[in-house]
Amino acid sequence: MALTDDLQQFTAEAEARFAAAADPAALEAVRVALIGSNGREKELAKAFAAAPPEDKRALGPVFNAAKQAAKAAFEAAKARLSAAAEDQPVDLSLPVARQRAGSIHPVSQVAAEVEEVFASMGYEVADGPHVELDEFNFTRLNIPADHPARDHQDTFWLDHPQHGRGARLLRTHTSAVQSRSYPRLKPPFRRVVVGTVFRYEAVDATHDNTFHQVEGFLVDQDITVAHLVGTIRTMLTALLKRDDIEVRLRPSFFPFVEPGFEVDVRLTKADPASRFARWMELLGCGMIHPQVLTAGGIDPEAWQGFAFGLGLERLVMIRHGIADIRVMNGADLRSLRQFGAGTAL
Ligand code: FA5
Repeated sequence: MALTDDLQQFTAEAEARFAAAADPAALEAVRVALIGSNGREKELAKAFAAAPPEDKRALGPVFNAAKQAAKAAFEAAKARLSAAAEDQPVDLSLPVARQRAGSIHPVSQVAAEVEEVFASMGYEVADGPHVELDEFNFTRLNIPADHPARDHQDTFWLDHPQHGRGARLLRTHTSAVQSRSYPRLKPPFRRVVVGTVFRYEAVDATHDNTFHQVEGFLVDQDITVAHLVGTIRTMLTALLKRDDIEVRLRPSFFPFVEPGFEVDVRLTKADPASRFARWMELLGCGMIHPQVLTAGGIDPEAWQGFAFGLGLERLVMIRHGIADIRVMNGADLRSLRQFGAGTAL
């Protein structure tokens, strides 16, 4: 029977040629020629299909044996070549191919640390939308439409401000999450928010138009400025990681706190000509204004609280001694690589 001879010849050829394949490319060429979808095996399968039915009974086992033998020869050659590849000697003295791994942006790094520090003090981590309503960003924070405090936080409007409380804007501060949170929470509670904020601002060494803030707020009973100061002290000690820092608290005005303060920082050992020898404002804070609590459905006679909002970029500037905030949002990876931490994969 001619087909039996062909099958035996196919088996012998497959065993010999797979055994002789010296590299992966040669192996692939033999595979395609012999057992590929248009290879010799397919031709034999067609011949088998066309054989008279009375011959098929005897041919069937021969055909199967030939197929299995070819497959086994292919697998053996593949295993042989991959073992040979693994066996290549390794020269540990060769220079390493340089791999550019990313690093975590210094602001992201500090944001993660903020959440960790506050979580350890029992704060819940919350978030809010970047596109905010006038209602939450201003009105409920005791900043009505005609209040001059709005001028300090000019922003990018998505609707005309004349739409009032319903007008949409890019939030100017994370304090908007305070007004969003109050109606939903039952005191006592404490929350921290880290997020991006936007301002229509002339950009300079300490001001950007897109930056990040941390907002912390706590509502409980018998809360005083001492609790606020203690919390800020704990936060700055954990985050600044320096021993040359001088901090000052000075009275300031924010319509949503009473009394209100600002916290400035400077570096005691800085070159007198440097930006860090001068005070830099780092955060605003104070006791939550009774009107803000009332607007959020919380009775100010029964509950008090404090709140603060801190600029993360400013914190990073002081922590790493970066003199210009524009490094942070700039795309110059040479600068960012110097301050990034860890490895982002
Ligand atoms: C506020 O945004 C208040 N919401 C803070 C606050 C919260 C006060 C809770 C009281 C209670 P201010 O506009 O000062 O305040 O901004 C707070 C901090 O954000 C500043 O101290 C500064 O660190 C940072 N910051 C403000 N404007 C910019 C800017 N243009 N670029 C970078 N950082 C800024």
